[in-house]
Amino acid sequence: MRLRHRLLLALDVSNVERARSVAQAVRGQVDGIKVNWPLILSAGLGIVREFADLGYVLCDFKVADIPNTNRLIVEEAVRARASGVICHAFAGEDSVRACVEAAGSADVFVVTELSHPGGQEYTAKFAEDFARLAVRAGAAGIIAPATRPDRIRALRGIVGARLILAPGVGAQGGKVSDAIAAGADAVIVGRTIYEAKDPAAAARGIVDELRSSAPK
Ligand code: 3DU
Repeated sequence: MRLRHRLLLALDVSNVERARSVAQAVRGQVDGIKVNWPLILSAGLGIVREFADLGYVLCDFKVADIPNTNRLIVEEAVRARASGVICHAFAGEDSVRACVEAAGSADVFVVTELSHPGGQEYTAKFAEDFARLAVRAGAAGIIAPATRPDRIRALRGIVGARLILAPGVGAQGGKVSDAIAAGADAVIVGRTIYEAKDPAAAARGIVDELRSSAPK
């Protein structure tokens, strides 16, 4: 993954036309587009193939099944030209390894702890274990919460040079500068961009903030 801006768009827009127009509007400001179930369920997997023409597409499928099913899911994503896939760690190391193997040259990112308050109830308790698992399994990196920068800092100590992508800035309350200062390589932003009247201007604003944020 080439991080020029350190920003990925979370395109959780169910209306396909709107999704296309936001993607086109911000393509010069982001390093990739993250697609999740709301868009896939309304548009179909073909939208991944379509956005792959614009650049890096990260399939946030939060894959969390037995190894064989994980493999089949990741194979479909890669066949649709996804550049990366997100999986959960709680299904166990064999399940994560199945994703990494099926991904081939595509990236796998492992969720450590979820960014919302409920993420602290269970996922946070195992986040360090999940980060170690991600490293052992050969994942490209982890997904860590911009809402809790101290946790990004702790997880950076475990994953070393692997990538940390941080969702949770803006609508969820996290700050770009805090996430970057804590060691995130890039932030993932959805609503702050796609709900803005002018998504391109919103993305530009975040890129400016990223430029003036001190890296780790
Ligand atoms: O809160 P936003 O609208 O900026 O969107 C954040 C995106 O990142 C959204 O797609 C969500 O499913 C994803 N995500 C998290 O928010 C938190 C996580 O821990 C993992 C993924």
